[in-house]
Order: sequence, then C-alpha cells, then structure tokens
Amino acid sequence: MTTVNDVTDLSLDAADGGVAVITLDSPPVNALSANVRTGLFEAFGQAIESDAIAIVLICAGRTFIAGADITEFGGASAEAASLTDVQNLMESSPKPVVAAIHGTALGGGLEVALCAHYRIAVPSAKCGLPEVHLGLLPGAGGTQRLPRIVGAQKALEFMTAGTHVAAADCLEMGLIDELATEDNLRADAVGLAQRLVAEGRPLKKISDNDDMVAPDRGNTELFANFRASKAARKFRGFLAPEAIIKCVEAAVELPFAEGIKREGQLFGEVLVSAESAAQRYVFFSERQVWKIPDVPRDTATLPVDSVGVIGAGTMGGGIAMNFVNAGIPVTIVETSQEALDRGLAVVRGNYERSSRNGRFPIEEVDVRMARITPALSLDGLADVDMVIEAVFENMDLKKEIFATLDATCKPGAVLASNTSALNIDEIATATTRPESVIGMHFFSPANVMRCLEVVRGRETSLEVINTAMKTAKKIGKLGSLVGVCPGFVGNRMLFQRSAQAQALLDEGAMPWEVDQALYDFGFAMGPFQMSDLAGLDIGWSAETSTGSTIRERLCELDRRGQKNGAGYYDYDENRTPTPSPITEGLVKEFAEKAGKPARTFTSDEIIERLVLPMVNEGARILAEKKAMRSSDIDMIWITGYNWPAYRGGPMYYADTMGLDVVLARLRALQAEYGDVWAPAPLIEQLAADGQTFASIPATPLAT
Ligand code: T1G
Repeated sequence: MTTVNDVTDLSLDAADGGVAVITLDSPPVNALSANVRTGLFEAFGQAIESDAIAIVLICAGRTFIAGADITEFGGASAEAASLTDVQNLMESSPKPVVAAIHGTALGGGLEVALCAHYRIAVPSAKCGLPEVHLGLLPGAGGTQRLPRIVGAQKALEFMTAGTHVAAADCLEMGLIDELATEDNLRADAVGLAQRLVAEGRPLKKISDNDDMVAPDRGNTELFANFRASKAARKFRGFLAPEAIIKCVEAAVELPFAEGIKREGQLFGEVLVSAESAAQRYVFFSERQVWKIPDVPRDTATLPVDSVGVIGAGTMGGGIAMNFVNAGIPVTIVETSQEALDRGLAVVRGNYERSSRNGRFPIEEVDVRMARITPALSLDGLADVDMVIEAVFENMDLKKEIFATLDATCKPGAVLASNTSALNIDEIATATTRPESVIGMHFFSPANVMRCLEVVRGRETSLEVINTAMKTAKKIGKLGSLVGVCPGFVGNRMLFQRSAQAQALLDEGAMPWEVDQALYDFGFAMGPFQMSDLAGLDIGWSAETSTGSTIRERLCELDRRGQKNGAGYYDYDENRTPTPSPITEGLVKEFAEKAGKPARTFTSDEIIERLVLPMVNEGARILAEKKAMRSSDIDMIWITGYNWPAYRGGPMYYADTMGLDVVLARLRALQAEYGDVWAPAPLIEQLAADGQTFASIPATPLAT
C-alpha cells in the first residue's frame, strides 16, 4: 500500500491479482476537495504507469464520493488538479478502470464514476445528480454523459429532480454494470476488473456513445413538452432547472466536446447566481438546526416506540400519520366515536390518495391503518412513550388534559403539546413533571410540511429536548428548537406580516396586488388567497360582527371564502380566483373613510412592507434568545411557510440586502408610519458594526 497523499492510498497487492486499488479516505463524505482531486490525479497517474492490469477506485468510510466539496465554492480555487484532469486520466486509461460504489455516489462523485469504464455497486448504494438542489447543474460532464446512457427524457427527469436512485434501478438504467455482495465490495470490484482483462472486454467510454442521443436530435418537442410539464411548475424562480434543460439539448444536438463547453458556460452562470448562493446556504443551514449549543451530543435519547395523539382533527390526524409512516404505532384519542371515525376516515382517505398516486401499493393502506389504535379515553395512553396533544387552542383545556396525562402516563413519557402559540411553561405547571413537557408544533398539513418547531420549556430536560429533536428527524421533519414566546418563531413573524398586509388593504391596496407580489417573490400563495382557502369566517360570528373590517363586511355578505365561492376573490366551479368588484368597492370605501388618498402600490413596496417587519421581529427573537441562530429562523420559514429556497430565508434576505440598508428603510418607514417600524436594537448594532445576522454565533436559548 502506497500513501499517495493524506487522503489517498494506492495498493498494488499481489493478492489482488495485478489489479491496482485506489482508496480514498476523506471524511465525512469523501467530497472532491482540492486534496482529494490531487490525490486521485496522482494515484491514477501512478497506477497507469505501473504494471497493474486494471484499476479499481473505492472509498473508505460511509460513502463513495458524495460530490464536489461545497465548502470550496465561492472561495479561491485551491492550487490542485482539476476534476476534469482526473476524469480525463480515468477515461483515457489504457487499462480498465472500475468504480466501486457504496453509500451515495452523488454529483461530482457520480460524474467521476461515469468516467470509469465500468461501475459496480452494493445493493444499498444510491446514485444521484442532486446539484439542482444547490442551484447548480452537474458541471463535470454529468449533463453530457447521463443522456448518453439513459436518453434525453430520463436524463432531464433525473437531473431536475435531483433524487438518489437505488443501485438496482441504476443497474436497470445502465448507470452501473453490476451489483456486488453487500459486504464484499472491494473483492467483487477486483474480481470484475480481473474478468474484464481476462475476457478482453472493451474500455467503455460513455462520451463515445451516440446511440442514446441521436434519436432525439432535432426533437424540439421533447424539450418543449418537458418545459411545459407538471414537474416543471416547481422550477418557478429557480435558474438551475432551465440551465440543465439547455445542457441536455446540447448533449443531443452537439458533439461531446462542444457539449462539455456548453455545460461549462451554463455551470459558470449558475455558480455565481444569487439563487445558488442562497440554496447552498440552505443546504448547510438545514444541517445546523440539529446542533444545540447546550445539549451535549452524548445526551441520552428516550425510547419512542409508541405514541399517543390527542385529537383526531386535521392536525391530530396529520400528526398521527407522520409516526405511522415511520412505522411507529399510534393510539389516537377523541371524545366521541363519531369524531374518531371521522378523523380516521380522513387518514384512510389520505393514504388511499397516496396509493392512487403511486406512492405505495393499495395493500399498504391497511398496513398503515393497522398501526393506529383508536381510543375514547386518555387511559389508552398509559403506556406510550410520547404523547402529542393536538386539541383546540384553549389554555384551560390543555392544562386539564396535561393534568390527566400526568396522572395517567408512565414515568418518563414525553408530554408534548402541538400548540401553535400558547405558553408551554404554563401548560407544564399543570403537571408534576415539567421536565417532561415540551412543545412540538407541527405545520398544517402536518403530514406534509417538513417544519417542526420544538419548543423548549424553562424546565424541559435535556433528554426530552434531545428525544424530541431525534424524533423529528426520525419522522422526516426538520426540527427547529425555539423558545417560549407568543407565536414562538414562525407565527410570531407571520403576525407581523399579516398586520402589514391588512394595513396595505386599509391604505387602498387590493388583495390581489398583495398576493401577486408575494407570488412573484416566490411564495405559492399570498395571505388573502390563503384566507379564502382556510375560510374567512374562522373566528367570525354574525351575532358579534360589527362590520368594522373588510373581512367582517365580506362575511356579513356571506362571502366566506373558497368554500362558498366568494371571499376576497370570486371563484368559478374550478375554484379559480378572480378579483372581485365587491371587494374592490369595500377596499376603496374603507380607504376613503380613513382619509387615505387613492394611489398605486408597486410590488417592491409591497414586498418591503411585508418582509421588513418579519426581519425586524426575527431580530427581536434572536436578541431575546428565542432562536439559537438566524439560519434556524430561515429554515422555519422555508420548511413551514414555503419561503422560496432560492432566496435563503428572511434573515438571509436581509443580510444580502445589507443591514445598513435594512436599517435605513426601517427608519424611513418609521418616520412615515410610526413606531411600529422602530428598528430592533440588534439591527442597529449589527448595521453599526458592519455585521450580518449570520455573523452571530449559535447561542443557547433563554429559558
Ligand atoms: N461538500 C462538503 N461537505 C459536505 C458535502 C459536500 N458535498 N456533503 C455533505 N457534507 C457534510 C455536511 O455538511 C455534514 O457536515 C457532513 O458532511 C454529513 O452530511 C461538480 C458541482 C452525502 C447524502 O449535493 O446530500 O458535485 O454538519 O449531515 O445525512 O457537478 O450530505 O457534519 O459538519 O448530510 O448522512 C453535489 C450533498 C455537490 C450531496 C449524506 N453533492 N450531501 O447525508 O450526512 S455539487 C451533493 C448530501 C457537485 C459537480 C457539482 C448528504 C449525504 P457537518 P449530512 P447524511
């Protein structure tokens, strides 16, 4: 075994029958750092020069190369061999090169493997080109080689989805040539290399393949159809998907060498884009949420092998589904059989729809439903490891329930509330075990939205915090630990945005102007369309209505939202919204009464009026230590409210504006609209110091 550099070894062991084995060992994921590229370049050079009959590339640790080193992007390019240098050396090797894959061969990692002549993988391995999630495209030949293996259509789907594909499917697609035995990869790879030589098999160079792309030459319809496809609707606002489509067009229309040049041009464009910088920030931010400064990594995790959910309504049913989907049995408690039956019917309907959409076979519906035990008493929760209360947002009711849970549940059970704003510490006072009480705030629809605000109470134990966060990860949520305050983090900032949306209406802006501005910014829907969707009459009653707001007046006109065809908007039978003259009249009436002059509102002004209050509140949340870091706030908004990932989140957005600019705008708005716009002291301080929210180190929550 020769040490090539500190992350690369080269073995020319007789036991391998003349096959050279290059082993990469660069934790955590063998990313293609400068050191790794240099090691590979030198190792392949030595192996090709040696008397080895063939070469195997394999990785130590958890995975094959998982891509370019994302931490290197945007930094000075280190003096090292380029990825292309390595790939050219591999592909032009006069000796067979075999890539041996385990874990996840992703991005540049798969692109390296595609420059081997053959690929072998263990059954548990996965391959993918997920660059699109970083706002990038496979920039090391992936956009030119993949279509030459699977054809243009599949390549478009594969690269714009950026999914990880199981080894068996990769074998079927032709991405890999053989499956190894799970724990015998090295030997099987060496065996394959020996067979290639013994059988005189050709040195397959994907770049020479033309038969998979030639049939689509001139087929402009294929690309037009893909751009118009349902999948493409998700590309709105992102740059990388369209760049990927252009690369595949080049793969089909141009010779390989020219296609590679086109890929390089388009890669250069997306690499320097604001969208990719934001998406790379999100990639690292969603890995920071699990790091809690004052909860040591070796903190115990309590078992969560059974769960109780109180309430089978929209939230309770959705919450239960998360655990059922993770294979954890759930006891769901309601106050009446009718409520139980109704709730379980909704859950079954959700599963049947997922099955119809191809998520799983219909038989799985009963398997999942069988994991749910309905109950009409909290006694049914005596032995569960975790309880999540999801009843009506009423403090007295919650305290009554937690007092019963305290008397019913086994010692050590985690007692969580799904409350979206109420004080966890107050709920905990209803029990004799406040150390076991925590908030687990799911976002509606609870079985869909990734966000889970884990609310740390003053007395919540480290074990319970750790257990709640580990449970969040286990059920596929992005857990964000937050402190107790009204609305916690997400809703506390949403309150501010909603107040300004209403203020804009009161000044004469139309609901559709506000909604359109947020839609164009990248949200799926604006606040007024959202209100119509949820129902305008939530919390409204004809008996107490005073007609003092536009919403009350709409409800008094029986305009209750989508459900009865009219709210802020008018709706046709397909629930397509159109601006309503009735709403327009009301907005104008209220604005005139308030003495507001009729005027136009630009999208930029609307976005500023909606986003800056959120940023200001986020700054207060950080200063109060109710969030540990600004990127946690961003992740809550991206995973809980669909803030567009290509804009990084509200705090990131403010940082990219510059906090000095944010401060100046807040002061200008304060002068025009009053102290509700007073800048948070933290913004004043950071602006004065020329700092950013991201520059604040992670801080333990105040309790
Ligand atoms: N570069 C640098 N660090 C990385 C990394 C990468 N590519 N991937 C992961 N890490 C770090 C991560 O930040 C974390 O660090 C640790 O590794 C464990 O990650 C030219 C341009 C591989 C499936 O997009 O999808 O190739 O927090 O917690 O859950 O065309 O990491 O411990 O300090 O996620 O087991 C394309 C990104 C790059 C793959 C493992 N590749 N990574 O998941 O662990 S662009 C990707 C992942 C590219 C080429 C283009 C996952 C994983 P820390 P983790 P995991």
